[in-house]
Amino acid sequence: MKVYFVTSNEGKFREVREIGKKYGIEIDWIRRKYLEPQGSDLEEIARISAQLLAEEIKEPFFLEDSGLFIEALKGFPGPYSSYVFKTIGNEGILKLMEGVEDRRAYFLAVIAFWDGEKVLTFKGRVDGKIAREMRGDKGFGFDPIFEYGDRTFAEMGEEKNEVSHRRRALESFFEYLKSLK
Ligand code: ITT
Ligand code: NA
Repeated sequence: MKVYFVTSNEGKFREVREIGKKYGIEIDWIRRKYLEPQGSDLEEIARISAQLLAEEIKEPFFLEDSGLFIEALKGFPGPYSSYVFKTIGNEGILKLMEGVEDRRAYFLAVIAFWDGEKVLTFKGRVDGKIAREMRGDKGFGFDPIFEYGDRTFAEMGEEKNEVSHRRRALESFFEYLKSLK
């Protein structure tokens, strides 16, 4: 089975392709940006983005919107993760977290799948902590500051794909795709 994945983020595409292999699903990359409405939660953003894109893409496709939610910052950057990463980045987040004892954070991923008629959504979450400093050189985005157990996602490499928010969302999505056959 083959399915189109729309993203401008190469790190996300690589992970999705690797996880797809485990489920026998081939992922084709549509590399482009798309319009994301602001001021809603991730699920709403993903759903509306997919509905808008469906006017242009004629085949079934999915996109995935993810975010880092930091408890001590009341869920910031959450739906603003992309902008925050591009502006203040990991250094900026570490600075905001200086002297903060509660390091709890989670990643959320929402997949929106356009099946040709309607949008279906699938979610995944992983809980961890914000590190005290950046560690590791694998992965992308916030991986160097997100600790899962003793290691950051950027130190885990391939092992990240066993436990990540993206893996968990894809798991339910791919199970759904397989159930259609
Ligand atoms: P697309 O919308 O084109 O897919 P994006 O980079 O904007 O690409 P997101 O909105 O889903 O993707 O991601 C929000 C931010 O969170 C972005 O800066 C990512 O680099 C970061 N991010 C997403 N998933 C991550 C992960 O697994 N590990 C670390 N950072 C991640
Ligand atoms: Na995005």
